[in-house]
Amino acid sequence: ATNFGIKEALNQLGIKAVNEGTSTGSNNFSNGDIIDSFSPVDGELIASVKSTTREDYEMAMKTATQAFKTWRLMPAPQRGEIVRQFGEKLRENKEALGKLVSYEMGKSYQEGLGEVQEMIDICDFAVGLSRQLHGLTMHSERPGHRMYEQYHPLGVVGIISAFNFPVAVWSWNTALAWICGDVCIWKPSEKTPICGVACQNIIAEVLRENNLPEGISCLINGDYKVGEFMTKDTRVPLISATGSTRMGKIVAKEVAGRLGKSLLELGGNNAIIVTPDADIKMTVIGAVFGAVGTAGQRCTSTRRLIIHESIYDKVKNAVADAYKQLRIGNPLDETNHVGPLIDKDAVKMYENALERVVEEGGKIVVDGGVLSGDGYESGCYVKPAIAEAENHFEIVQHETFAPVLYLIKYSGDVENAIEFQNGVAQGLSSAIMTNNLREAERFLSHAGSDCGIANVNIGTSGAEIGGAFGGEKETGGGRESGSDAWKIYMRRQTNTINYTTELPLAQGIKFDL
Ligand code: UN1
Repeated sequence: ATNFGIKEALNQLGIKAVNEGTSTGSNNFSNGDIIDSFSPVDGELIASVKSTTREDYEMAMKTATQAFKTWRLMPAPQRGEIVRQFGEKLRENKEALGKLVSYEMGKSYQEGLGEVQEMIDICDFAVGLSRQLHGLTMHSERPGHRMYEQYHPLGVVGIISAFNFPVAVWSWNTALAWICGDVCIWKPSEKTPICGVACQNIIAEVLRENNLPEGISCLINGDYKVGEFMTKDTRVPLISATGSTRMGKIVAKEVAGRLGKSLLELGGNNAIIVTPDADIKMTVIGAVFGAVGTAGQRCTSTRRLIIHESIYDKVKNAVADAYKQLRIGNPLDETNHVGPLIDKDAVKMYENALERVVEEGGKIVVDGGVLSGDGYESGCYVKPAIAEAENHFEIVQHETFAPVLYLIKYSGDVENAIEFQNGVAQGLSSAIMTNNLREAERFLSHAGSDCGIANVNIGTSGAEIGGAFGGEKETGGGRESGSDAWKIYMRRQTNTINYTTELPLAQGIKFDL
């Protein structure tokens, strides 16, 4: 378990054998059952965390609420300075944290580093943003009146994140929420709790060095029941949740029931359209990375290739050939491309998808299968597979979080491909490979892709933090990270000020006393 410098990484990140909810002595508020985190890389125990009980949660909430009172009064650019320091600490810990992400989640070390880089990038973005939390000014219809809007902090933001991006998704939310003046309570996935502890240790150090209350960032541990403490809690005005559509529907209902706000990042069923004018070389790189990167466990992973019949065989063969070069194994070994799935349940879902697609009439193009033997002892390593399928197949309509790529043939116009692309319940990411301007623009038009992300001549995954990230339909409609995604972390207030000695009413209403 300790090969590839994992022991050193854990040491550097302050991970103990058993970890509490927060990192410093002042407010350890986890006293519940132990959650052990086993690595999908080698099946070894990494470390454990104590789960958060209802009483612990109340403590966390108290700490957070208290911290909010100080934090919201600090000028936003000063909060930005704290986020800048957090980004600096992430730079210092990039290798260690990237390694832990790789070891606990199973993605390649390069992708682990990439994830930490996304955290650093969002910190930089948030620092700049801390001087740009602009509202608009309007012209009042009344003489001697001024009207403008301000954005104020919301309060305690609840973050529920998934195993597949165990650190970055938290940071997209928290870096923005912090500069907005909010404090955060984070429940990471119970499948990757140690990544949560590592992040908490890093921010806690920054807060300590600045004599700021640790409650600005709180960590709670556990499964959906612990998440429910927050979703049901009227003291949490915003819940940002990343995960399955099933989970999102429950969270949405719960939060809407108390008229709270939710930001949902749920499942994707992302496709790349490959038209007769596509650059095949670029298509292969985009499709293969999209389908097998993070072992197909990104919400932006490429699930479907919608290929024009005139180039179908050519593309199919080129992609299948590229799959032959894939090396599957320990993701910390940089010569490997594909690591393990998160756990054996995920392996079952992967196997089920391959069975189902054949049952429904699909044809396997590149064989899948679970790997065993030397280096594969955890039982979580699978072969990326490709199947020919039809868009309406039930399994194709469903998001399987694994490296299974479906090839779908279209004929005629690009409109037909767009119809397939949009013909699923999810709406996260989409792409078209074409050098034909008309096709590209149609894909991006009002009648084009219905996804939150639509790309031309790049794949579906690997979005930059500068854009708003998220999707439509069953993906949940939320947007986080770049652009104006910050607005959801604040409450908007419209202010009208009268600087005359009269009190004229709006709409010209006369009310004489
Ligand atoms: C996710 O899978 O939850 O676009 C997020 C990407 C990454 C983020 C994925 N920047 O693939």
